[in-house]
Amino acid sequence: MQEDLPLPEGFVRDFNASRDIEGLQDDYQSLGRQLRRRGIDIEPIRRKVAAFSVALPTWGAGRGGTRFAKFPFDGAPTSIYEKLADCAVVQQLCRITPRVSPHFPWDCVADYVALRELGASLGLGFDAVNSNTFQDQPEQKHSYSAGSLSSAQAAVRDQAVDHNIECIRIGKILGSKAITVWVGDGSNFPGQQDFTRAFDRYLESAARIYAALPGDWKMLLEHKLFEPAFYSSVLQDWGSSILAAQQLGEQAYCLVDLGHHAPTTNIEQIVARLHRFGKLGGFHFNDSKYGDDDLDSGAINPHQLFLVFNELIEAESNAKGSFAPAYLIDQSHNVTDPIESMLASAEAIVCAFAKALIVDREALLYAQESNDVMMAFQSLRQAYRTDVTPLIAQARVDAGGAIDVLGAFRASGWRKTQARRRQRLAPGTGIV
Ligand code: LRH
Ligand code: MN
Repeated sequence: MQEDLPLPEGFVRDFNASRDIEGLQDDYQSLGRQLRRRGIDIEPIRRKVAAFSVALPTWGAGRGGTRFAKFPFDGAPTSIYEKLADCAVVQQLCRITPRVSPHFPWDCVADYVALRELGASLGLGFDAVNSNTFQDQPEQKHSYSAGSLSSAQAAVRDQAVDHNIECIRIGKILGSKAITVWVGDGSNFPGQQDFTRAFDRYLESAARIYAALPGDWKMLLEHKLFEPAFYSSVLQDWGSSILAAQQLGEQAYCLVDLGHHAPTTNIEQIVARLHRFGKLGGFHFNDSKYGDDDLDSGAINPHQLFLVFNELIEAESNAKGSFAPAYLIDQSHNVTDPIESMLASAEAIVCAFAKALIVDREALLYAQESNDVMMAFQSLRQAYRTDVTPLIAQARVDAGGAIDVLGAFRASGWRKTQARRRQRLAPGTGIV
């Protein structure tokens, strides 16, 4: 497929030539020497970093908001086609986001073959599809106000199951290999819902979606502690999620959205548990300070992101069979340019991955098994405080990306150009 990338041919090359490429190579060499003194060869690390990728959320290309307000911005994408173009700008500059994760019905179109081909021409593939039974659509027969897959009304459950099966049908055309199922089902009052009947109805509905999965697909169950339900959520935590995944079958896995836990939750330990029992399906990367804030990955707690990747590297090293959890960004860009947030978030995520790759695992294992608490902690801390940005930038430039992604994006004038091209939607008229 002939690529027709959004930024002009040669733009990134010319931009890099205007920057201090020699300086980057010097910094990369000195990091290489620093790691060699620790007995670590930087080359295999650089290759793993170059092979790393994380998928972008189509809904992340538009303006996010809260129940209070959403503030449009000039040049915002007004359709899935413009969202794909913006995601392609991110990929053209950072080279580690070659797939997008669509959400239905937000991204519904008449011709999905054409959408797949447009994606391919923009250098993008399609990752997991996301269903939506947490909002009522204008022409919808039954409301999800009292739940969807766990609703007490069979007709509502049927409608929700049919929608998920339709998402699978679309995903097959787009080339996806997974469906992410998150439901907002739950209750706001004690007594409003019987916890067990609700969970059993969820399981029965999920089993019908599972039965519609192609043989090479995964079903990713996304748990969430609260919101929109504020007393109980049907799939409230990793415990309910792994029980459901084990009940459904080997193609069902648990997806960990970093913002879906109580603030003090040890998420890296959940990662280790889910992997230990073969149910670690993937991640929605973001950050939060209070609730499901959907802030930029690594913006609030970059150390937690590092500790999650530390568990992922550990898991990969002892994985039985293939180890390919789905890595997706799931954020709401309420105050920044969404492209800049996705560029910065992809950088934060691959930095956490690279820092986890340079942990001296022999020293860690020895310290752990000999109860040398301080040296065990220090083997992680030494990796965490290492500045790996020259390694990330070198791998990116070698892959045709920009030496400085935010600088390149601003120099491209992409948003200004789009502001002239794209009509600005009247505030509050819908998902951009
Ligand atoms: C729910 C969630 C889910 C998506 C939605 C956009 O909070 O994390 O993954 O469907 O955000
Ligand atoms: Mn999510």
